[in-house]
Amino acid sequence: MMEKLIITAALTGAETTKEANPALPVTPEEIIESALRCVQAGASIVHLHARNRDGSSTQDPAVYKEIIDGIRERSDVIIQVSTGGAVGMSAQERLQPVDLRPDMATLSTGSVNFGEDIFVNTMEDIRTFARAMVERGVTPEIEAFDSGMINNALTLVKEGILQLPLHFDFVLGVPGAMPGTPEALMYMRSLLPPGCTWSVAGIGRAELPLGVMAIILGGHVRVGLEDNIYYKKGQLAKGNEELVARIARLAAELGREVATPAEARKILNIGGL
Ligand code: KMH
Ligand code: ZN
Repeated sequence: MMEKLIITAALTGAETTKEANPALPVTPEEIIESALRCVQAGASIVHLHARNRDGSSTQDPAVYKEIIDGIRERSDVIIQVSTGGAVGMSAQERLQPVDLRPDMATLSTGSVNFGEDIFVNTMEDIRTFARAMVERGVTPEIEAFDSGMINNALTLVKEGILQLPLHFDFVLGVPGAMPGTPEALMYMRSLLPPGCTWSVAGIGRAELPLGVMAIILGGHVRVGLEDNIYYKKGQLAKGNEELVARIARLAAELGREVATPAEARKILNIGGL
């Protein structure tokens, strides 16, 4: 039998604006409320980015702390902070929220074109990030925007910095990176060593079809306004929870149970060394 489905809600991101979708949660209060609504809808992980009051991206640990404390007071949902931050931030800046000892943190294991920008992750920075997570008991989620990033993660395993099994998130459909196609998903999945878990974050219109594929294939699903602002063509999502609820409904229709946060912690071995 397939393990239960872990739904991650990517609430805010670094690039989406309120102008693009007014439902985007930006302030700590908005992010906390959105996270709790997503948990009600079936999310067991919340992927967090922080913003300044003017809406710009920040990796300021004080802002992350406010968000994390607000969520933890009211939910046992798995807290995953971004160490990707926004394009152009320094590595030191990006790493700061890991000091707060969240349950998980993202670890992008390679550099990639990101639209007109470049998202830079040198091997030395990747090692530094990975060591910081391991030292603090923070479970990494490998963000693979392209297939070479899986190889880089496995290089860190060979070097003894990370240990198998790892959890991967395939981010598919960023302009300049791996496309958001079924073929790309199948290829990425084929590269994983046995025992590793994976989720898919389809960007834009790839979010829904790749999410459905993951439900069927035994993977996990990430949705949210960070990745996609639409519910369907021409119709903005009313909030992150609407996107989470749709995946939970489809999973039920397809006979795949949705994991609670406690069940997701067991599947991902969070907190157990
Ligand atoms: N904002 C992107 C440049 C992550 O959260 O770890 C990187 C990103 C990945 O969003
Ligand atoms: Zn992110």
